[in-house]
Amino acid sequence: MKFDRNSLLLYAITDRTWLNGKSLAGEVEKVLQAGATFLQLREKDLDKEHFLREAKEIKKLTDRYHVPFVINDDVEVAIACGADGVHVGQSDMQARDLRQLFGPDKIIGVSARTVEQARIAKESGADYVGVGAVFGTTTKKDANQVTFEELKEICASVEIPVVAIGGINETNLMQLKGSGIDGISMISAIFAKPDAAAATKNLLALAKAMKEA
Ligand code: 3NM
Repeated sequence: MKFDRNSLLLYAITDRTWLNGKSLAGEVEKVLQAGATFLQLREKDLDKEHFLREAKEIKKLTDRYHVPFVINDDVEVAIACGADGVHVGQSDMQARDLRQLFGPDKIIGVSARTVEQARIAKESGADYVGVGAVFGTTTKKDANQVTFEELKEICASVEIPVVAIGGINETNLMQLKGSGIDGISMISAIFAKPDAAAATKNLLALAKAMKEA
């Protein structure tokens, strides 16, 4: 599945830290049902076998809801589960090599913090860039902050879609208005909430308002 830039509007990233005994697939289904437009499976500590098993389970859900599905970092798992693509950081496999491996049809997302990184990602075949951290976050310990002006400059510099990430929640999301982003990407504002479906619905309405305003 290729995607169009509108599907980055509400980009949910999983995190099992906040499951509290709930199943990841159950939480993901609620979030998809509530209107998330894109899903990334992010597992930093799971062994390969469990990661793949989980990825296959989640892929069935994203297919059912017609939502693009990418795997964070692990290209092998992405290929093996038939994901729609992969999202990589600056230190992971380069977009150019990924494109060669994946062919033209898979989605490749790259994290970027500067105009130069975003341009290189685009020239190397990335389909979108994730730019952050736009606000303070404790979810990713080594995240560095990107200012509103830097975010705006990146959006103006590359033709590929841009999704903002890092510390975004229902109270600060509107501050991103006018930056030129195509969507917002969040972990804790969705998955750390006791009612992930309600959080998703609320964030989706706000994201639409942010884009239209
Ligand atoms: N990448 P939350 S910030 C995965 O800056 C990730 O590139 C970031 O989690 C970056 O929505 C981040 O809970 C964590 O802040 C996002």
